[in-house]
Amino acid sequence: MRKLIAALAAVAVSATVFASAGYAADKKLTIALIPGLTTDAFYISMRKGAEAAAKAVGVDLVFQGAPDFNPVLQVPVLDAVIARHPDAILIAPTDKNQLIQPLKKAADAGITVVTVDTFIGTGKYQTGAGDADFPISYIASDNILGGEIAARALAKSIGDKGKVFVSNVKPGISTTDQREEGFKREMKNHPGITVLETQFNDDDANKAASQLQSVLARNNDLVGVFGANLFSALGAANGVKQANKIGVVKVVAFDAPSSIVDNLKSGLVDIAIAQHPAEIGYYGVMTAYAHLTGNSVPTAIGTGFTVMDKANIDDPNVARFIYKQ
Ligand code: T6T
Repeated sequence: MRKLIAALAAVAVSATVFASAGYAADKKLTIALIPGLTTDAFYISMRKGAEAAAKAVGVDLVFQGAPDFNPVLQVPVLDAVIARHPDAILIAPTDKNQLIQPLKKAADAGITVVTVDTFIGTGKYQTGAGDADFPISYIASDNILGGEIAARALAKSIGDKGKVFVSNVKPGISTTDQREEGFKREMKNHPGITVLETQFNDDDANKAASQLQSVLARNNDLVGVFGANLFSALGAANGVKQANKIGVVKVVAFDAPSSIVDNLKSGLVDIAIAQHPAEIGYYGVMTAYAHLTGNSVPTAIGTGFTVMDKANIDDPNVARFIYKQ
């Protein structure tokens, strides 16, 4: 009898949880993924991971985004997605502050919000503090650590001395801000290295290439650059090539598009720090699904890195983290 009461109580508890999460077992859930931009191999890989998870748990996945990494373009996409009222939105917010109010509209409409790759506010969710803690979870790389790894790699390849700079996107993006923070923090441990002023390229590789050449024109003793995301790194590397400085100006790249293989092999790029975007997409969908079906979820999930260089890039266990097109 006692066992029966316990079993009934368990049923009652789970029924309450499902009711509070608004879950109806017969309804097919829809999860929308809004990337930072649609044509970036990083988000294309993230989409593949999200699709794998959606297939595994039987939810519909919608992928909708803007052609550029820009809050002015992302907010209308978000509004259109909110109007379709999916059960959850996974989003890589393109600005820490400018996406808070637009996303609040989704949460107020009863849509579960998870941020992937980037965060809003401080990135600390479900704390009851501030106006941006409403997303249920943040799934991403540890970007401060990534910046530190980049700094250590660059310091090593330049023999711990000389002038370097960070090629970055623009201030206000959580990921790239944190990479720069981690990079500069670690460089404090390398007194022989001077970190010049950061150059912001608006996610435009051509701009990053010409900025590299301008920095070089002002500092002919430049020895290194950290490209803080895919387009910054690609552009900085191209700038080094155009200036005929391969091997003289060392390049540490964040992200790993398919072109990274040739760049590592030719010595144009010394180190590439690959994120695991497919993991981010996979756990993003799984987290939303768990929440929507009445389970508790962690408020943050950290995904890994793979550090690539000339010596390991042919290893299949490394090469599998090259981003998909
Ligand atoms: O580095 C990634 C992503 O983590 C960042 O938030 C924005 O840029 C990328 O998408 C690469 O282009």
